[in-house]
Amino acid sequence: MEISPLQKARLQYNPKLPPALKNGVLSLKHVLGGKTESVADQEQISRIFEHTYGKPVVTFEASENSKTAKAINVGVILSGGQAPGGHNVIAGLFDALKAADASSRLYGFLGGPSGLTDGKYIEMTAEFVNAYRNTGGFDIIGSGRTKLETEEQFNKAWDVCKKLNISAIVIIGGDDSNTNAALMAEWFVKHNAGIQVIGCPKTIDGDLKNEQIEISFGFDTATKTYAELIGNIERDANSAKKYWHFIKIMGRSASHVALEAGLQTQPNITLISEEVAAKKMSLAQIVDYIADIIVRRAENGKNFGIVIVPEGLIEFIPEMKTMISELNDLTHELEKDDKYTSAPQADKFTIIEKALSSGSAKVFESLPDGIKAQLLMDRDPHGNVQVSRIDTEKLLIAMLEKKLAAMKKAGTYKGKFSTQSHFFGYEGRCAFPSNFDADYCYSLGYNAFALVSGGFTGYLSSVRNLTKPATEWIAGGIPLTMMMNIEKRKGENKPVIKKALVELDGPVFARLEKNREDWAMNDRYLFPGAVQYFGPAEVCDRTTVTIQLEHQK
Ligand code: FBP
Repeated sequence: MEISPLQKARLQYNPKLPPALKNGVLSLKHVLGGKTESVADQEQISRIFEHTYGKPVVTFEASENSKTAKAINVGVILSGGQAPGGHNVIAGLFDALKAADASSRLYGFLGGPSGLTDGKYIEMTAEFVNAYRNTGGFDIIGSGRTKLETEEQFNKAWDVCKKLNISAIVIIGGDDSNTNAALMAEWFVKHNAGIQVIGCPKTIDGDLKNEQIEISFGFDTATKTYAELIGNIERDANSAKKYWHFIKIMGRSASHVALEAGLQTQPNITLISEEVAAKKMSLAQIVDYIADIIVRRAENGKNFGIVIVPEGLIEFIPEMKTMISELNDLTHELEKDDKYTSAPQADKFTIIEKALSSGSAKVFESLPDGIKAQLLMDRDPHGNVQVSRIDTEKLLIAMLEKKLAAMKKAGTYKGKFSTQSHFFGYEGRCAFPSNFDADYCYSLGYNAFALVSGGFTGYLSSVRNLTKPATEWIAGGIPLTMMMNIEKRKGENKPVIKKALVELDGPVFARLEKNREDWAMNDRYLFPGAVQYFGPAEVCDRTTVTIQLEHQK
């Protein structure tokens, strides 16, 4: 197969490992912390995870003593949205497993969690894995979003594992996929199946984090990719001086990606969903906030600018959140009714408006038909609204056009409002992993096998101290139940991993807050350029602003 010169060069890159893992996984000391608790709803979570709740955090240290190797078969799943570096997690896992015992086998389940339950797999060979080292994408085995939670699914998974003599499964995924991992780990222990389950923290969204998981993989590369594109648009806007660019940035719920991309590029406006929720801003108030900056810039002769819109914004506007939550419950029921499913779209809107509470019906009614239709689209298998399919940036433009036209009539705005809309999401999820993600992912995969080899189950692979060079990285594991709470999904209370949202009293948001008036009015655009893989360390190995500010001592 023909490959690009960059891919060829990247195949030669040797990712770095934390020092504890440098001699393989057989000579490791396990340093265990105390009993842990879930982040919330401890009583319910401890009941649901009767056999796996409360385990200690583990840190690995290099040891003089080494264990005897034992051949073991492991299965691996890529789950949920793509994130740069997934292939390196698999490469790290493969190398650790083969280094411990060359007769061990790694099976890759195809197309996400359903590959496990349907018994669709391939056995990984060195030649096969080598072709994917340091490349982006999840195409090595594919990904999917199937939720694993039923007895039937777990029984099927057990049968497949028995057939392949698999005694550990590694799930590479985000919050929903690692919720799957926790449920499956518990089920296997409960049934004495002798199958361990280990998770790896993946998601460009950056919302799977805590003290032990400093960042999920993919965030570094994806944010740098979006920042490159935003920087390019800033230069274009500053050259032509004729458009307001509204750029929606991926990140299903939390605004970490938008915030990081904003800090890397310093656009005129960066909206942060968590702030909108905290200030209980309505859609109209958000429009007023943007309009004020547009008007003031126009007074200075500037009819151009850049607005960053986090993908998940719509769900954080209190009035929208209430309406979407009602819609979730409602559509879940209505979709079972043929009369609703076969109705023309306009009739569906009327049925919905009648069934919603009066406040939510008013909000729904006020939206353009296109947005209404997008809000009614299928939820993902975990019950989430697919915010990547809602044109929030276009909704804001339409509302601003209306408002500014009215202001023009009233003589309070004299500018020109020409717009361009963009959505940067899929562009960043399969980029070649940055050096940071290439190293971090390889380490996470290698470390996942250290957890398997150490006999752990229901743990998330953890590599921390990431703002330091890899020679100072710390490897270990964190019990998945520690990150869980109860949330409503598809109308029912379910245990799920709690998303880490942007902290409005934290240092990352503080940097935006401190500078935003200056960035709004004076053009302080930064042009980060493309991710660099070869060259000086200050260009190639820099970490994100988020992780630097969050971990500065
Ligand atoms: P994960 O949480 O599974 O990593 O996915 C994140 C994400 O990229 C979101 O940012 C985005 O909203 C969503 O996936 C898009 O989903 P899909 O790939 O199914 O369109």
